[in-house]
Amino acid sequence: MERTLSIIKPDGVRKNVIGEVIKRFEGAGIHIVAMKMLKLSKEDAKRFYAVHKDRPFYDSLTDFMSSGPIVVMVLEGNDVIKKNRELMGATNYKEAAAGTIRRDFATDIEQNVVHGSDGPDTAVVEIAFFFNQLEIYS
Ligand code: DGI
Repeated sequence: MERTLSIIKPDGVRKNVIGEVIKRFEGAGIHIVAMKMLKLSKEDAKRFYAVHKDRPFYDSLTDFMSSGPIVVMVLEGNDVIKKNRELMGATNYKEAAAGTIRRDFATDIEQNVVHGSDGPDTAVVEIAFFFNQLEIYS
């Protein structure tokens, strides 16, 4: 059993597709074991995306991620990190496979609806960024 962090980004909340995204997770046999809605400050967004601090899009990305409420979730299931990445689709929605969340709902490489941890080590760090042990119901 594996866990990963999922975020419905500010554009996903604005596009009113929270339920649609959750439906896809549940339809794939993934369990949501923690969930909340919150708004990141610019500083929070910069800490969360610190790995990208030297990239040209860092300022714009962190402005966007702090532009409105997000929904953060811990997903649990077998091979859930990979499964979630498959459901999300490629970073650039234009390259994402048909039927993926980004292909269906993203409008921009940056405003791409969802975030998902990219590996087991990242998942541990990203889950701890948003949730404590008492907030996760396995
Ligand atoms: O794990 P991903 O979200 O698929 O992608 P990532 O970790 O490489 O990048 C994090 C986010 O940063 C991504 O969801 C959107 C944004 N991003 C990535 N590459 C670019 C970008 N934004 C812009 N404007 N240009 C990029 O090349």
